[in-house]
Amino acid sequence: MSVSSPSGPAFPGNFLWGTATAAYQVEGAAAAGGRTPSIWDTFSHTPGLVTNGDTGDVACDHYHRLEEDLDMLAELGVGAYRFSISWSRVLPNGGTQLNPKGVDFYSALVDGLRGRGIAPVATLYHWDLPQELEDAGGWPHRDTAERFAEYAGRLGGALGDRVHTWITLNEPWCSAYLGYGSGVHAPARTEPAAALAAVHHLNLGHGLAVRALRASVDPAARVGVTLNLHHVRGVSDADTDAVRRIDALANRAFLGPMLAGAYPPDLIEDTASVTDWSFVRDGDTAAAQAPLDLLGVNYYNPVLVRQWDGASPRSTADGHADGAASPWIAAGDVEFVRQPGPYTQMGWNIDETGLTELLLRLHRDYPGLPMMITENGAAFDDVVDADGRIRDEARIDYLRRHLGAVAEAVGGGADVRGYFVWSLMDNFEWAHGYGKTFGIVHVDRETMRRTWKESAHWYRGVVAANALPATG
Ligand code: IFM
Repeated sequence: MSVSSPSGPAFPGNFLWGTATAAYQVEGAAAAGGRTPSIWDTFSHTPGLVTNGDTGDVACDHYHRLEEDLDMLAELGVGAYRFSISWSRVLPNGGTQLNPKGVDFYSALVDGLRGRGIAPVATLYHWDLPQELEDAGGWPHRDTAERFAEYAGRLGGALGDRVHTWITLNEPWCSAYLGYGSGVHAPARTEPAAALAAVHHLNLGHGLAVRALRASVDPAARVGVTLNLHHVRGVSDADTDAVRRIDALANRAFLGPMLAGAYPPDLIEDTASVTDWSFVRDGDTAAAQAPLDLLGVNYYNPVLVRQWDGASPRSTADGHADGAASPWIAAGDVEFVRQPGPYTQMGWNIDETGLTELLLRLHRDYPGLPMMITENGAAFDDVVDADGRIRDEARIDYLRRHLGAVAEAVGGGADVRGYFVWSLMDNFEWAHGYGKTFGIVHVDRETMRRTWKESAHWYRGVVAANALPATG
């Protein structure tokens, strides 16, 4: 229970405070120690796909600066660190043979965290499919789900005695719909039916991976998944059906199979013009459902939709240009409406009330399900002042609002066990390159020097107090 105090809201005892990153966004060392290309290496090296031609070749050079970064986490005082494992670093060439150098890197990371009293939270898949597996068909292809489970089992065997929490997938919504629907993420395919097949094989892969992990890791380790659930609102009561459809594509397409062992019938019906879902075989949805210790929730902003009248100019507030392939499969008559500001550097509106509402909805729909905010944070145009300080008040305000929203949901009964700021440091923001900065730590792109922003100092205080300061 959240309790009021003379300062700001406090969080439950044992609340896990952390920061998060992902392999391709921070590691660099793209060809070191036997690592082979993933779909994001291919994507970022394809001219025109990433702003500025940026790639993750060097990223934050975290691979070579591991000790320094571990020390930084210790100084922040966090109890946990969420990182992801690069599949093609530990199983190069899309193969099944563990690469000792790749495993050594993650072993050193895990041991370095534990040695500093920080719980390792490992995500197995944060979008970087080995290129060979994409060449063989990628996520629309069933075999990828099986290969993912094999990978999970092997990593479970290698690190399972030391990892505190395993996350199978990060944001499968992005992998499926941005990777195979709108094509703005790797592997840049724009095939609506393939996007829905990818949804299914990600769900299946998750369920199989949970079983592979349970069979190979310490029984005390937690296993979960991270979803970027969308809090969907309608402009008016007339838009209920638009809300339902986007909720089905964005949320229930994953929550259904993973938590209830079935796809929502309305999703199947809504997308019938695109696919007959014959890629779902008997037993698949039961396999996708595996008891979870926690649901990871990534939240940035809510979405606002309405039924498009088909005549007026279409809003492109969901970020895809008019006429371009949409991530919203078979929902061409739903319009995403620009919401009131303020906005972050990504153009995303800031509205923490969506986070409280989302957590309370999950609490209602899946009573007793422990949750963790596995990502929340904001990109802003940070300025390094003449004195070297980065006074990112807007980010502090964003974090304060959203932590308040978490506390409110906890007060309403939601079982939220932890919170991870996205991100520990400025990094490769996918198709946006390095220009969009989410870090609480600034990374100089020339020298790789890390500098704490004011938000990092502020967050350290929150973590230490297990509470928000009264005035922020
Ligand atoms: O940087 C990403 C992260 O990799 C996944 N969740 C959203 C973040 C901000 O866009």
